Amino acid sequence: MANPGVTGRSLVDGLKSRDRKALARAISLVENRQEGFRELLASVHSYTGRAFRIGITGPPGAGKSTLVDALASHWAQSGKRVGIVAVDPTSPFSGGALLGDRVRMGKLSEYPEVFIRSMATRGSTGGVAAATRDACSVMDAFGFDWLLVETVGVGQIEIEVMNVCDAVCVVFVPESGDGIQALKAGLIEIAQVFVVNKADRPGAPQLASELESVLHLKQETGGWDYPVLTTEAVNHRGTRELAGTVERLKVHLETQGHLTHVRQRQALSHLENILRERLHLYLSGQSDLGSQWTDLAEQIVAGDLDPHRGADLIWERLLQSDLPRAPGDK
Ligand SMILES: Nc1nc2c(ncn2[C@@H]2O[C@H](COP(=O)(O)OP(=O)(O)O)[C@@H](O)[C@H]2O)c(=O)[nH]1
Ligand SMILES: [Mg+2]
Repeated sequence: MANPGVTGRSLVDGLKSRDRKALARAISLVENRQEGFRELLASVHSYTGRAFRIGITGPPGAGKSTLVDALASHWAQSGKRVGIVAVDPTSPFSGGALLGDRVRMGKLSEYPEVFIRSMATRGSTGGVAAATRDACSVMDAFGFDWLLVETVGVGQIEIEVMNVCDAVCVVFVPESGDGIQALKAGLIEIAQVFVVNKADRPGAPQLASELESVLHLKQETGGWDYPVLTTEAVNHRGTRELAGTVERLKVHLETQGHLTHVRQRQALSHLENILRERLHLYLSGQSDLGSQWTDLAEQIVAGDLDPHRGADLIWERLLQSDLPRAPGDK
């Protein structure tokens, strides 16, 4: 067990005694990379791995929050503990949307089994995914059975955030039209469960069958059937089936040993990200490297040094130094 600072230790104690205020503070600490965040993550690490993380993604307005609400109420009613992370990378200007989510999910907060966190995360793509992953780790250690991670939109940030989840559900609506568009966005590759929401609107069955034909190849490989479900989230139609499908997916992944593979892949990419971040810090933070850097660039442009040899010179120096750490990462 690591040796967290005073704040870290009391937070860890708070988490162990299932204090929701401690949970909220611990998430802020890791989200903002405040001093002690690394000790906190180290202290909770051995308590993680029990929660199943489901990413819910799809275009804005598709009904993701409404579906998350339905899933969380369903599981809360059967005595499960559910954590929700709503990631909104468009902040800080979307206070309204975040508030909207809170209001819409207001009913949920009446369940003591449900905890909702909106992350108004700024910064780089990698930063959003890292903050989400670390927030999930803290929530996992707190003892949730299910973690639902909702993202806004279908861009690169969402795909990175979905990569920190164990499974992904992608939500479409009839008016989002062409299911093939999503294929281009890479969503079809990363998702296991497909939902056509707003089934009360025209075009839902057509979209569902279009998706099914796109998924045909995927459905023929591996032991999972990549189901396409039709829901009407506002009226809780089809949402029980969706919960059942997600439960079936969890069992499938666990019994086939796929979950371990998924998590090992996550761990590898996490290691890679940490090293990449440190390397970046090393390259940008070396005060004396600044002038060497310029020298190397001059030599390269003058034709006296080839860029690969230049990189070798920096690499040799790097191997002789200690790796720097991220801010707050003492
Ligand atoms: N007609 C219809 N509207 C829905 C359905 N599900 C959600 N909505 C509405 O669509 C809007 C966007 O829903 P929301 O869950 O916030 O979408 P998100 O942006 O994907 O999280 C809200 O006004 C919901 O009430 C549905 O099945 N049918
Ligand atoms: Mg939403």
